[in-house]
Amino acid sequence: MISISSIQSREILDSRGKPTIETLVRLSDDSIGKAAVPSGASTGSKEAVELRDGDQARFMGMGVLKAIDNIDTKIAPILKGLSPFDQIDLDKKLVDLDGTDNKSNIGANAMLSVSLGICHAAAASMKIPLYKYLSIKDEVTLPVPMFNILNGGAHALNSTDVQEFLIMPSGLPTFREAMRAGVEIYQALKSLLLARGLNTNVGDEGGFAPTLDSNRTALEIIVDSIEKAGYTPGTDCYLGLDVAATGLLQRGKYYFPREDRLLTSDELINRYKNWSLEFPLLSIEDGLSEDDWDGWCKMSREIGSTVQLVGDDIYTTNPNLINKGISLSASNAVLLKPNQIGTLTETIEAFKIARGAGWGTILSHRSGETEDTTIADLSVALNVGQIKAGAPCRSERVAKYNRLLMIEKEIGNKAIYSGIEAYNHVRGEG
Ligand code: 2PG
Ligand code: MG
Repeated sequence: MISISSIQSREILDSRGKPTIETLVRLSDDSIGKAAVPSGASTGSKEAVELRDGDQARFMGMGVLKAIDNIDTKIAPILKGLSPFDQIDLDKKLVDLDGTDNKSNIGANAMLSVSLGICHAAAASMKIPLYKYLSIKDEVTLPVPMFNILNGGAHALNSTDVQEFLIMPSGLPTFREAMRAGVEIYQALKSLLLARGLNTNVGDEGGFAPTLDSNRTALEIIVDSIEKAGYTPGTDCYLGLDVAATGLLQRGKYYFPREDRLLTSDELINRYKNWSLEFPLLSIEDGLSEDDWDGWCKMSREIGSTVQLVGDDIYTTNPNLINKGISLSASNAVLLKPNQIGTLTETIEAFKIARGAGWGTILSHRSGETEDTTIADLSVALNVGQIKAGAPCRSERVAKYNRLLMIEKEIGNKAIYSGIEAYNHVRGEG
């Protein structure tokens, strides 16, 4: 029997230069699996705990040596000698070992690096790519890339209040053509910003971070970029937002500093409604805060039949919260971030629950990333429909897209591009 022979972790750096964990899982047949965990900046309060040392003398308290010690002294001893192919069972052992609801004991960062390291090692042992090892279907479908081409909020100070302006080239015939469109539109945006004398420095996720007068201006300039690049807005390419609205909350209302406006939940829903009529806006993530459940339900009633309403902070990839969202009809889509919940199995469970309800599903990176490309393979394995991995810029973002290009090439003409079908749940064709 092939078994786990060693688990070794080390402190590495993420794309913001903050410490994170990389874990190497070695099997008895010498196969190796490696995984590194990302880290968020605009985090939901119910996310699983990212264990940090808090020792101000090292990395301003951000070190992860305690989490690594948990891997060495608590996780490795119970997993060594077990089969790497029993992912569900191994992940359950991690969850039981931690024993808390929010993974605060062992640390979700420690758990996830091991959980993902194991599946990489198992795939390597079987000599098949990860997306095949984890595949739940025979056909291979590539996700629509949601490119975050304009960054604001907690990811780029002095830019827009809305954290992410995304483009989704869902009308293109293949993944590689969608990539090409994403790059060309991104470059068109750069030239339009330069022509207006705006800066083209990039934010944490590789999108531009210009100082614009309003959030609406960003939508206008992105539509212009799509046209300038030779594509048709609303056919070839759609717009998406991640408002990350929890971060805008002030005294129960939503404050937009760029415009110096304080909006109620109702006013904000109205704003989204107008934007969705005026622009080819197909997806809004975290349009309201993580606690504004009534607002989410209202927003779903008002615009949920034509706009994908994605819950990130409100669900934190947590199966219980997603079930709550389904029973209340609070949204019609979910963002899936493995490090919000801590194990691969729970991420897949969250996906299956959402898919079962007919929701849209998006696999997502974090704003602090590494060169790890597990989410690319996972997005294909689950036929998730959409992936959010940043702008087509900065290596930690492009690494995921490049991995998807490689998968597409490997599969050849059997590769299916999710395309506009990824949005059937908001096009009356679900
Ligand atoms: C988000 C993410 C990723 P962060 O809000 O969706 O884009 O940001 O990792 O900072 O939570
Ligand atoms: Mg988000």
